[in-house]
Amino acid sequence: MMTGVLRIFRFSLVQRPTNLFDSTKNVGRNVSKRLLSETTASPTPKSSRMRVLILAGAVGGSIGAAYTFYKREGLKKAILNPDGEGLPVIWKELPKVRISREVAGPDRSLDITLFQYPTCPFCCKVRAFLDFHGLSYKVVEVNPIRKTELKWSEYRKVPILVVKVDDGYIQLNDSSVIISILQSYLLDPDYKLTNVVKFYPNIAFMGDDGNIKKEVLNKYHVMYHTSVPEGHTKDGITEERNWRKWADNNLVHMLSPNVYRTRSEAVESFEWFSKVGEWDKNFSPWEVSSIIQIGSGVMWMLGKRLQKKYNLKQDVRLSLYDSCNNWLKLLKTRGTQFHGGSKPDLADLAVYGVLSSIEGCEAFADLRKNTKISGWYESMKASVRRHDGFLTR
Ligand SMILES: N[C@@H](CCC(=O)N[C@@H](CS)C(=O)NCC(=O)O)C(=O)O
Repeated sequence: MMTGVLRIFRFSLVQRPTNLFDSTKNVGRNVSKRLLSETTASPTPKSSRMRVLILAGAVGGSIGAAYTFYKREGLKKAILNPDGEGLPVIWKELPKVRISREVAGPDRSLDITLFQYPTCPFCCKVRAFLDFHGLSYKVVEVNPIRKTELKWSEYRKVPILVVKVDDGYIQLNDSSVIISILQSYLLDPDYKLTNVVKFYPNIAFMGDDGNIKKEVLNKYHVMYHTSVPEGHTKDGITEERNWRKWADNNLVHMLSPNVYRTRSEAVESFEWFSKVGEWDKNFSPWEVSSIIQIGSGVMWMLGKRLQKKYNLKQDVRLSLYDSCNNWLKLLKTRGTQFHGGSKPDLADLAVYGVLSSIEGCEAFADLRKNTKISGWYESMKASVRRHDGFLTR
């Protein structure tokens, strides 16, 4: 192959002058002189500019074509999800990590391990769901700086849920995906979890910014088979889905700028996180103090950037109150204790889960004082603690 390439290269070097010489022989001396002068004389500035332009066009065109090809191929491959790509990984064994604690609920039908940060709003949402349904689970506290507990996983965020299935342990990523999959499963446990997850493939698509993104596009959808379940309406299901999205895309963005509003508030928030997460049991004293010091400093600065990014008011507390008042206004128009009626639905659990992540922070105390959130919040807390989802299943 290599010799072939060399041979072609040598051939082109040798052949060209010979051909030129041959042709000049046929058309006479004058012509041959002209031809030679046209080919050998130094180029005029105009033709040189032209050549540069052609060359630049060719190089640019090839790069463009290669880039388009790369993007199109990547997209084609991912959209087709070949070889099971896009479906959750099934591990032969549970990743070898230290279990921090076990939460015993009345329902032990699933073997669940939750990888989390205790005060991450997305993790709190998943815990609210698990507790409401009385599901037992093990907790692995992830060190937010070193993340050694996630070494085994390609997905590097929390929450991650690992659930035992027939042929191993299935890994579920993303709070809303986890909740929709488990809710669909609980509605019909005869339909195995490994079958439910097939309805939630991770799809690659071109984002508005031109980059390829991966997302479970139906992550807010619960599988109800063919009929709307008893006590639900189609509109009700749509609204529940929209408020779950709101919790992830609006309410969550109020948190950081509020709990890290000042340098001292940021340290206080981290101290509370460390208490709730029992960091002293899971990390060395040196690790605890470095997480508090480094983490609070970084988050205080990040909070300011997020305030701008999400267009929060100058006084960030006001944006937090506005968001919660929107939620309370909705509950008032519905005239029921919960969004779900007499019992919480996934929208209630999402909003409650997100807010519970800042329960011990000054921002939440202010929220209680300046809005009427406490009534609904305390009813939610009681319902989750009683495992109402299990009791009424
Ligand atoms: N969409 C994801 C978001 C999860 C997420 O952003 N988690 C944060 C913690 S609150 C995280 O793990 N960030 C990466 C990191 O800490 O390095 C979900 O709903 O689970």
